[in-house]
Amino acid sequence: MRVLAKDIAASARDGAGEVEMLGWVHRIRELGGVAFLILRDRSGLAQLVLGEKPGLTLESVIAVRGSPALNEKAPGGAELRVDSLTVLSEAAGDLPYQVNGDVSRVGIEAILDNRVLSLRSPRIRSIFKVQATIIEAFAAYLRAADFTEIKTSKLTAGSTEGGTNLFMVEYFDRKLFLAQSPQLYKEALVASGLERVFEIAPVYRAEKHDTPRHLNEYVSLDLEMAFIESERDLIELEKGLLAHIFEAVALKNGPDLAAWDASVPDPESTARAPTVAYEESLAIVNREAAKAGGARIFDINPEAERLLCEWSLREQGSDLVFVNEFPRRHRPFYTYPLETAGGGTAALTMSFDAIFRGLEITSGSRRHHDYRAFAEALPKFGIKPENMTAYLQILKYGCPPHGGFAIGLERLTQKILGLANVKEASLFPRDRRRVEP
Ligand code: AMO
Repeated sequence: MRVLAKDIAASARDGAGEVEMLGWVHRIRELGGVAFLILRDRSGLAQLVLGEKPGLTLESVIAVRGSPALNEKAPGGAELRVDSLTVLSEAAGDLPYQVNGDVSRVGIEAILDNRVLSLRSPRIRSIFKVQATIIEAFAAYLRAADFTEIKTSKLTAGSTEGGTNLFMVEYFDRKLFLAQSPQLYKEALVASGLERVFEIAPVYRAEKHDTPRHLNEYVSLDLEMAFIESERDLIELEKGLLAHIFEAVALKNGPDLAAWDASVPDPESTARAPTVAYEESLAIVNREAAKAGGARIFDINPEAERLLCEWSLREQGSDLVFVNEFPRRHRPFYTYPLETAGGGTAALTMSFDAIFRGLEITSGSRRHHDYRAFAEALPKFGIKPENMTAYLQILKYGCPPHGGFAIGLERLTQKILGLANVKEASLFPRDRRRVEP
């Protein structure tokens, strides 16, 4: 019977007879004529005791048989007294990266260059355990709210977010683009009658940024829903969704959070997160900047995001802030205009961002749903209706008022754990230079 490292003490207490353990050779040391081998498996580390020092390289994969025994001095309070050892796969002796060393001292490039080895460090692996919980909790919360999970094509004929940040792909004898977001498809599926949909999938941005917050490929946690009145319905949904994700991470990933000295916000502080209109948020940011003797800020840039979160934490006790009512110039063409008291439409939009611990993690909005009004509005954005036929087709045959948002998975993971760079939260990140591994 196989016993995992985390269960060795329980199995010793239960008086289990001979058991098998499988894993990697993490460390070997000799003390007073006895050899100790630390074995690592997916659950953690366990001490093995051998009569003599084995001729093994670190990181080799082994199978051992023996009897578990309690030992206060062993990590976890127990060890395996080994009777037989088999090498399943011998590791080469020239490790480019010290797996059992202090990973906090290793630079990000070395970590990413040696991904298969760096992920063997429990601390680095814990990033992706937290990420897996985020994905699971995002999907579970939405399924319980009657959303349907969708998977849409990442090959598109045109831009979904506007702008020029597109990767071109050769597709037989024509050119296509990698999807910047599932925006059009998620709206199409709302209009198809599904009403509530979500998608978890990679998206592509040909941005030439080289910053700790940008990837050229990231996983977008997208949702879209029918019959909303404004972006405020979406903000309420996101508060509940994030509170659920944070709770799931607290419940499932205690040791992973501890490895990064991190914690998640409690549900009350998430519910308390303020919503501030764009203009007001700029005023707050500039008051904060002035206090610190900083220069005037004209946009919600990274410095503004940091200051807003500092303000929110101090004034509202929340790590999270929502900024809504962005000016039209800051939002994509599909964003619904804010209706003014007089019944007209302002230069503002029913849109929002969520900023968490100083970083934008979400964008969302109510969308245009009226075919005629939208077709008439398009030329104002410099778009010819004939270039927007796919989008117009979604609205043509009856589309409910709707909206949605997208959370960047790696950014949320980064901010939960306090990682310095978003690339640390991507298994195989793509940036301007890195396309391998
Ligand atoms: P937006 O383009 O703002 O909105 O993206 C939504 C969220 O995705 C994350 N994100 C990124 N993460 C890493 N690297 C990048 N280069 C990057 N770009 C964006 C951020 C951001 O908040 N279709 C809309 C969403 C919607 O309205 O439903 C969209 O894609 O966390």
